Amino acid sequence: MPLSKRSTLTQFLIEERRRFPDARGDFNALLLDVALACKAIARAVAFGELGGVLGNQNGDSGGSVNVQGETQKKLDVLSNDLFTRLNEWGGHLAGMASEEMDLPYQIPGKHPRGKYLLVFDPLDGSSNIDVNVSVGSIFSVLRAPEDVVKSGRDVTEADFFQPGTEQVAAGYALYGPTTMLVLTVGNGVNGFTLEPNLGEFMLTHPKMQIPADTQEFAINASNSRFWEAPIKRYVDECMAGKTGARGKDFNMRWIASMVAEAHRILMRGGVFMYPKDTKDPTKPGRLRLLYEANPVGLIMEQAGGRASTGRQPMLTVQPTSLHQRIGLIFGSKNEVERIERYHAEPAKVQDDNPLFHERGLFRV
Ligand code: AFP
Repeated sequence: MPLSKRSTLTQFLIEERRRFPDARGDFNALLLDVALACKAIARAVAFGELGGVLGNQNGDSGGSVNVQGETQKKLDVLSNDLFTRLNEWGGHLAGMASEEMDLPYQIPGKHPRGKYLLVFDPLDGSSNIDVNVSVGSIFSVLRAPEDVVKSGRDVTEADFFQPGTEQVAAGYALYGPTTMLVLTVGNGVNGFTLEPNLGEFMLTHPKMQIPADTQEFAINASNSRFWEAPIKRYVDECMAGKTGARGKDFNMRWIASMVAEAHRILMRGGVFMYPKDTKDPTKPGRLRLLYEANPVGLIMEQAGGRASTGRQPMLTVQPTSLHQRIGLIFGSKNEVERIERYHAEPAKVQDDNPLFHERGLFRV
């Protein structure tokens, strides 16, 4: 299809906005500022070592550490700066929160404040940067509480404690062979590809839908000894393939870059699991609720898929802290629902109890 026949992101947003005749355009302007930050990050990622942006923030001396206790890459810090600087001035935001910042980011006094909150992981998959594997940015837009908008006060952490169902927009940018922006504004999911000569995101994947079934799962299998029984059961059945309960073979993927996994799943189906496990009892999961699980979860649900903790729909979880972690399962609806069923069933009695073997008194 020739470029002239495709919509730009700007055109798409204006056409979407016509659903809300009273809209003033703040929302669209905010999303275009977010898109500009993603374009700037895409450029930095593309230049890699040539741009001097690879490696740890403080060189090889172990680098600076972020609030997550993780070594910060130069690109983590640069990406965070791009998100804050390109979004703070427009007058659409009451405040921001980021994986890379311990506290909420206050809009500087020289700029007007607006009615939205922007929450983001500026660069997800950082451990892949230096080995040239796809990474991404993840973002979520919430409405600021009324008293924040009315008073113009600084935001507090509690202002961000809104369940995923409250998101008014969410999406990710994937810095891969092509740079793509995948976005929902609550009316389905649409994918845009960056035209590098124009610097425009062009609508290339309208109304994306996830296949309800799949034969592909993604999990970091090196953690298997820490998994809870329902996850172990699900993965064992996938591994047993056509010789087991599922009666079909499965394939496994693990890129260690959730945005790349999410995009593959959005395009061809699949299920992603980074479940709550016993590896670190202080961490109820690796991924963060507000700026990873919720935005990706909204994208999945809007595309006909499902996102869950295993025990409840992801988007219904009530946040209690800015950087809280959570077990995350998302993807093809029928697979995620199967995993939820396994979590809901009473713990299967251990097979080593003879009373419950097939010829025992009780059939399991
Ligand atoms: P980094 O941003 O620290 O690389 O973490 C990426 C991530 O949050 C998510 O994108 C991956 O799916 C997951 O962590 C990979 O975790 P493992 O390294 O434990 O496999």
